[in-house]
Amino acid sequence: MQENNTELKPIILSGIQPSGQIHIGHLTGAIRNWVDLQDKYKCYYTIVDLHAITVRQEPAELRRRTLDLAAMFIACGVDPDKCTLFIQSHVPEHAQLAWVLNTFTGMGECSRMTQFKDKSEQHEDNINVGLFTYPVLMASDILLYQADLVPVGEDQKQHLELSRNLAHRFNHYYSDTFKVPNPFIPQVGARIMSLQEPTKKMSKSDENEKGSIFLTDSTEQIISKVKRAVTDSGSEVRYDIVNKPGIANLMSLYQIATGFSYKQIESDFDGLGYGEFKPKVAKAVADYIAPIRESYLSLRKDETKLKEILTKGAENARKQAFKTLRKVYKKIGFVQF
Ligand code: ATP
Ligand code: LTN
Repeated sequence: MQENNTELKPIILSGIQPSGQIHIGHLTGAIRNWVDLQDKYKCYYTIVDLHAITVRQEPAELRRRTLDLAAMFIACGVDPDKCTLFIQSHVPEHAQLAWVLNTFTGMGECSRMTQFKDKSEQHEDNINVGLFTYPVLMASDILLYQADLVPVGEDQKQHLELSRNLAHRFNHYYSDTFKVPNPFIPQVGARIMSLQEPTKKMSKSDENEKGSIFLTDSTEQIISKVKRAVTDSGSEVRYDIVNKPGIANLMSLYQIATGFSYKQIESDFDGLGYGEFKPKVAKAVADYIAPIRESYLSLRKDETKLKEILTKGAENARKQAFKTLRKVYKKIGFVQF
């Protein structure tokens, strides 16, 4: 991390949970943006394991997935020399600030969060207090680093609004302490949908693995999944999300893999049917994923190197996190020696 070059750049913070496998939707909807941002901004990217335990996790699997995700980020182009890549639980200040922010958050604010309502329905047997205060921990992630911008998907906008409110509230009650963050909704292409149910987004919690293209899938698996993808009636390759969601989704995948526009794809396959289109998509996507998978496999093997990167990342993150927390504790009136 070259401090001097990054000092004046606006600050970005983002995080992803180490739960479930990473699929091509994450690559286009989140990771690719992270990569694009790392030259222009001072970026903190974190694997949010503290958030992940709001849903029961198998310990060995959580440990493995956390390192898998770190290796996958790097394989996708997140460069630890340009940004700070770290594991959330390695920086204890996240939990410490979250406690303080809990005392500034209303019960009503947390109970209005749509993600809390959705997850409570999905995990009726474990509606824990951590799930309830999940957005407060997220606010802590963001405010600790004095982030200017937070790249998030639409589903996280409500959480970001809470972070902004908490920053304002604390600043108003004491004095200027936190930067008020703004959402950064990157210009994304289409959301990637399930190959099996193209009206549902591709999701790591989907039980049907045939619906998702994981970044660790082999060439054969990718080709087989794309060839078996559900398509619509008719045979014309045309971008029409409403009437042809299956083909529109395959066109999005083809666009990601080749860079061709929808217009160009339509004209290239004019007069040809789905039968000609699907194998082309399958091959293009498999070729696109192959170097990422290969790079991932070699990075993942070298745990010593991974640990070195993540340790350095956490050390770097702690410098900033400690500064903010110390300021917060002082304003609150905690005794400091
Ligand atoms: P879950 O279904 O378990 O909630 P998920 O697969 O939707 O998980 P998240 O962890 O919510 O994944 O997503 C992390 C990031 O990846 C978010 O910024 C989100 O916008 C992006 N993302 C997830 N799925 C897709 C998708 N199908 N298409 C595009 N972007 C996606
Ligand atoms: N809640 C987010 C993950 C997340 C995050 C963050 C994103 C945790 N902390 C801070 C941006 C900034 C999610 O479920 N996608």
